[in-house]
Amino acid sequence: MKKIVIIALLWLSAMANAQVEIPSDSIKVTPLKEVIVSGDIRKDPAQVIIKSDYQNKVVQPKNSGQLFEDINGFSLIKRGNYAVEPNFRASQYEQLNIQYDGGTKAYHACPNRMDPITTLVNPEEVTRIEIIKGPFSVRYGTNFGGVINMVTQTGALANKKIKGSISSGYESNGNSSVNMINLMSRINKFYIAGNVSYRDYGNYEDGNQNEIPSSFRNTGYGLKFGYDFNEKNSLQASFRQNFGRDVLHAGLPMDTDKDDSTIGSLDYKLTSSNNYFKGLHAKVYYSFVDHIMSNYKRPSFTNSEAIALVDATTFGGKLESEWNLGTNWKLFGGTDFVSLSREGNRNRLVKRNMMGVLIPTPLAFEDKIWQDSYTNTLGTFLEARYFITEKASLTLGSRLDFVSSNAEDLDPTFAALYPNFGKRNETNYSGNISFKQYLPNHKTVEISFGRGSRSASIEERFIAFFNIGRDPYEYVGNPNLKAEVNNQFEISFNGKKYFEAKTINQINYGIATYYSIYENYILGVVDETLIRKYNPTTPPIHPKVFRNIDSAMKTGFETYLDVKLYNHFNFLTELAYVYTENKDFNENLPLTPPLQTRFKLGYETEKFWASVQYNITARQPKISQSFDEIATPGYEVMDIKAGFSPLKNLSIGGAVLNIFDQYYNNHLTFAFNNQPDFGRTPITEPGRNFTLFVNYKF
Ligand SMILES: [Cu+2]
Repeated sequence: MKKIVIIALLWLSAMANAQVEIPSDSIKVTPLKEVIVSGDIRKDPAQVIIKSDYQNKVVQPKNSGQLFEDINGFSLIKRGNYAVEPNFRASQYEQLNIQYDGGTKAYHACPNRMDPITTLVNPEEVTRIEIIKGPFSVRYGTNFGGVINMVTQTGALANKKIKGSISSGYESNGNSSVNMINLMSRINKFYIAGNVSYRDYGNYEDGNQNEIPSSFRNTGYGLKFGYDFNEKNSLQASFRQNFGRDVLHAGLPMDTDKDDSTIGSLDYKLTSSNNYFKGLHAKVYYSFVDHIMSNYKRPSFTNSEAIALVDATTFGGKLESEWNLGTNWKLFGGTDFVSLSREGNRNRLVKRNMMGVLIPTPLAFEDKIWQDSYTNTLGTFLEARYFITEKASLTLGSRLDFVSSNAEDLDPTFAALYPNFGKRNETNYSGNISFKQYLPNHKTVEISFGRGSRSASIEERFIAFFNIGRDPYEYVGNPNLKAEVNNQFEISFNGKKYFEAKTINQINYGIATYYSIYENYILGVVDETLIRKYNPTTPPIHPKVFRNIDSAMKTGFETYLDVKLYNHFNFLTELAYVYTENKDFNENLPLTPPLQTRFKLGYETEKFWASVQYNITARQPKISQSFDEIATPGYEVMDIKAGFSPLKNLSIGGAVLNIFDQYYNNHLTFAFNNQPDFGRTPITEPGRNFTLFVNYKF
């Protein structure tokens, strides 16, 4: 009954700007190098969704997680308020190829993923997010469960000598603030864009007024320079640094003392008017992440103090050429490379013996975490598009990845497990075929099949007796893992209809459904023949070792309906469902999100906008017991947002998030870990939160 009343309220109350996923055929053409979906039907990949407008009508400060919060099919994996990562259709981490600006990659240094790529890029810089929903393109690197491209702002389109904005945001829950400055300029052939931001977040309170350890400070800046030699040649350089300090992670055994990252990239683009050769795109990038974490503020400190100093170096590049073969064939061919290496150890000072008695002289140990490991991936690909008619096209892609891996400073216990250990080479094949048909009256249908292969990550191969999961197990890497394969079939249908009537102006609608058969799915599995290396008497005494499982699958759908009415109103509803099965263990795969439904009613004019959003998340009774998951009850959260523009160039926005102060936890969120005031129960989400955001453009 409560639900019905709230839904009715939604319809009746005043409201706002729905950021709808735009089907690919309605995107404005942009000349930028950063995008992978340009609106050109001859070039765009199959099965994409786009979310843009991240910089318009802002009503609250952003953190990286919120960028994905409102995209249908996405859920968030949280370890607190900082290290937030997207889960898309029950795939996450290295199963998703997360990059930004059309191919720049950066990997975290922390074995607990305190610093994923989503924390290395300032959320303020992101102007849009592009998603390829499965292994349906081979052009953007290894693609197992999808590609996510975060596009950051550029000065390429600036039309003034100096243009920019100053903004400031505040959130009451946690007494958190964000301040930032953006500047951009174009002088003839040269353009530059830059931004600086500072955020200071406090611990938030959940719906029952429990204070959750989650505070952090972060300073970041980004710079992009571009030079257009002429209409056909352009060069762009980008550089960014991010400094995280004193980050509390409610769901991890340690806190971040320091996380410094540096990322640089260089892009060159050539367009040709030759009949066959149409252009070239070259890219190189480099990133370095320096991470320090410790347990100095945690209960375990009294027994044993621990500090880990780890770093990660990523570098890579891409060279892609574009060809027209007659009027019916378009061809993209190229090669890409990505190298990731990690090193770092944990220094431990044991102060009490196993009986809990203080040791007169504490014992010092150095534990190997990353074992000086690396993976190098060299990919080569060819993707062709054949135009059967003007309205129908076929895409065919093929990709080979050559992966080499090794670890050069082995922990003796790890080395004893794998006596034949050495450098390893693998070759993986990925491919796809898609058919797309434009139907009359703005309808499109796409049918795709893709096979995406992904070799094991560094964690899965080489982690040495370290707690990296959301469960209390020590994890052990397995250098002999086979590559994980996703065979995905997908059908999607999108349409829109315009009306002459004054009541309903336009409706947009769509549905996508998919079925994936996994081969060699990689999972950490308890190995009862082994005993954990550190604290060997503390349960669980057996560690988890990464294994390939034989048989697993997922299937699901997303659907949306967006109705524009009375010129300024807008009603959006979205639904996403995913079902997974680990057939070997007869249970769900880990991190399968529950059914999610969203309703959003909005009102928007030039000067004023408002919205009510109501999210219903169903309970998730289907769990992965081997992953220590527990069933999660359903919950409902309502947010109200509004803003206005009192002066030209000035906008003021505010919101009440979680207006009913709902006490809840998300199914994918980690459990409290090594915290004085909490047992190992799931971390609860923020309660009611008032936000304010002011932005001045000049
Ligand atoms: Cu860490």
